[in-house]
Amino acid sequence: MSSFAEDLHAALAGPDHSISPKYFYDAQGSSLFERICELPEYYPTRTELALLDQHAPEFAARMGQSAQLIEYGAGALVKVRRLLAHAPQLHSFAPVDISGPHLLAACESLWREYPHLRITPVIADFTRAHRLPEAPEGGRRIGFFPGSSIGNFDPQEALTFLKLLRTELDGGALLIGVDLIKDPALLHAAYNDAQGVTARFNLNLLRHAQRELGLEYDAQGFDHYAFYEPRRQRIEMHLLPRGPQMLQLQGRRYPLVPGQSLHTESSYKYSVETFQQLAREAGFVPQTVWTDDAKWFSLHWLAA
Ligand code: AVI
Repeated sequence: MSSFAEDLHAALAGPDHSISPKYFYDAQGSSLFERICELPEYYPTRTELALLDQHAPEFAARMGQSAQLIEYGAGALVKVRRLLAHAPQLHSFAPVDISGPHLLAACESLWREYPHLRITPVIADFTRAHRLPEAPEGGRRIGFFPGSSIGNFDPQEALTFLKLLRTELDGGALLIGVDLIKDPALLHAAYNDAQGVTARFNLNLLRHAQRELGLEYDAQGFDHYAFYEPRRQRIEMHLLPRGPQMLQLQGRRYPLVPGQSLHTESSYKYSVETFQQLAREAGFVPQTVWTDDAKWFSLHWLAA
């Protein structure tokens, strides 16, 4: 597995200066992301939570008896609580997340709230093969992947990841949140909030590298730049140099000229049909989709 240092060297030396958005999420990045989720402009979280609340009894009924629920990229376990409250028949819950301390802290309160549910945290990069607790005898695995995090994968990576989930959930199902294509002005506002939290979240990638890898750079020398690219149907987030910049990482120097940005994130938006097509290619059978009235966000039930 490549490290942050290797990936940052590759991004700074490579032709398109692109790095994985997973490096946003150190402790400070994770707490900035939690603030993003509460911003008035950032509609995905509250829209998805409303859909989960509205349909939770149906989701619980679809899971059936003795299911094992697996949440990919579980984080603070906020959304899954909406499902657990309606699913007393669950056999077990396995939240998967790369950040061990964060996940264990979130599990502490869940263990207290649900003393009879087997909760087994799995500390792992959920995009790669990992070991899950045994599926229950006669029960199915139900995957839960909310937040439209699938949008942060390029289409080819999304397909590879969905294929991995299809195999892991064989015979069960996946409940997945997917952000939808909409008026670019709404998308633009969601990634350029008035309080500048998304800007700090983006800039935190370099701060994270400074703290963890000793990256030397001018912290005032970069701007947050996010826009909707309609042909690729994705938001792109970049860090744009304000003038000529020099970054120094572990003895190597990387000059950047104005206009030569560091591409930190893509957030793909789908239509219901394009997402279902992707799911089919991965081997799932799309069964039901729920959206809000404005059709801003969707939740898909895919049979594995
Ligand atoms: C985690 N992910 C789905 C968020 C998104 O909307 O793509 C990350 C994010 N980036 C900026 N704001 C939120």
